[in-house]
Amino acid sequence: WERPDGRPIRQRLLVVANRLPVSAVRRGEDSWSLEISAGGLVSALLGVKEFEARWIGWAGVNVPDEVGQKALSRALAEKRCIPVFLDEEIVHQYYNGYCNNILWPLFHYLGLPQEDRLATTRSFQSQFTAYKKANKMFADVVNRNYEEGDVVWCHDYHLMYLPKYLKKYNNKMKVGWFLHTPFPSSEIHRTLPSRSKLLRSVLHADLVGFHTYDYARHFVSACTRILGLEGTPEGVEDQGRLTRVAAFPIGIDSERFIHALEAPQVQERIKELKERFAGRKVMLGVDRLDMIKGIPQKILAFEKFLEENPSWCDKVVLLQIAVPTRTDVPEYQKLTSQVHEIVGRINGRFGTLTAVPIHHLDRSLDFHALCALYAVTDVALVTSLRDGMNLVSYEFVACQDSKRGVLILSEFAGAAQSLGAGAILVNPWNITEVAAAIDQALNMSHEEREKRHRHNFEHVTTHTAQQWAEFFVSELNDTVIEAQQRTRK
Ligand code: ADQ
Repeated sequence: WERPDGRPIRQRLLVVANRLPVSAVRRGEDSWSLEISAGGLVSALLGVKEFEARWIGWAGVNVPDEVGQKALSRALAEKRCIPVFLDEEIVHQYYNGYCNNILWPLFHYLGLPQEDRLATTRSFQSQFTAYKKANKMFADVVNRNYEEGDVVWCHDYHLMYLPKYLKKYNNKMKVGWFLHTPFPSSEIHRTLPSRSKLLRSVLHADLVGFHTYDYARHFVSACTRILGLEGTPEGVEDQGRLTRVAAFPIGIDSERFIHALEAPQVQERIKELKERFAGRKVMLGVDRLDMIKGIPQKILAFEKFLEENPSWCDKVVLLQIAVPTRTDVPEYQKLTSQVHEIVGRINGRFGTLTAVPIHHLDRSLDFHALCALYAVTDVALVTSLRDGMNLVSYEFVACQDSKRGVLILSEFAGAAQSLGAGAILVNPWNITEVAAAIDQALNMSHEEREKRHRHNFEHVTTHTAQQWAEFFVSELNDTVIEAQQRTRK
């Protein structure tokens, strides 16, 4: 790879995800202000020096006019982002509908929507049509921006049709697809009316990646059982063409968290929190307010713990920070009311005039506030009913090198496979078991906490987001080279 003048250039990486890592606010007819949102994927790719990453995705705003679209494209280009413009109807049918209402719950074992059958079937069809249409719009933008030699990395359940459309445009494109959620057992995937089409479309990718070996195995089983294809140790084979399937567990930018703890504003915050909760153990939950995160189950387990251990009532506090998401969806509104109702009841039951056992905040915290909270926490409680990986558990461990707090972790989070030896693993559906884990964590000896923390800290600092991204992309490059060699033979 060289420029015309002979200087080497880095390989370009086109990262395609439903949402661009920016929030865009319109300031005038042709002016926009942009803010980069530093999610896990962004920091993973910022740390990758080997590739020159560009992002392709929806900016999260409806821009119906051409002047606005051109201005936004120009502003985004400075951040190496390329927008896909989706209108309101498509967003409603593709994003709110097929992605969030059908694929998200199904992939987390919550089943398909159960309302009136006929209405569901009809809306299912139109949402699926919109899903394909949206994926085609993403493919068009990728194709327009693709240059020979680029690597195209598609992300998540929103874009399962993308590998097929991309390969139709150009069979030589190097295409990888990575799923951030679990891939469910083939028996669950079988219930989806478009089960075969989605699998076949993903199989157009050269490399398909998941967080855990189990998800990869479920995907291969779905291809063998539903499509009748052959599963091999490398992946899935269809008429001599191999799609490689493998596990690539994500990590975090652990250095960013560790360094943040030294920042004066974080130290100040830590001091305030220590004073505020002096004499009490701090338990922490940080989640998006989503049904998969098992927030009601977590709070009910805490109630059970207090019921069985009344002497702890004024010696422990649970801080539950829950960012509202998908607030226009009725199920999510119901979940919010349910959580508020349980928290109110427990605080009424166990609170005193001066203290309540649960502080529940419906909001997001900024990075420094989050680091300070992680650092003062004695026990982190992650009770996801299903979770692709769960980065909150990694972030907590990264911020705990002085405290050696305990992680209680759902066995249904992908992270249970990497942090299982250091955490207390629980079945979040078993409230009694989670209550017992809280008791164990709060009473754990320093030596045991030290041993468990060392194990997890070692993992979190040696399996970072940057390594994850580099590993996936270099495997994708190798997979394509091997496939070319096989064809030549
Ligand atoms: P999420 O479901 O969003 O991600 P998670 O992995 O826990 O779940 O990441 C959440 C991120 O949001 C973390 O970086 C966390 O710090 C932040 N966050 C959560 N609540 C917050 C709050 N109240 N305030 C501020 N920040 C908050 C999806 C999958 C996961 C998978 C990731 C990455 O569902 O299973 O681990 O992608 O692949």
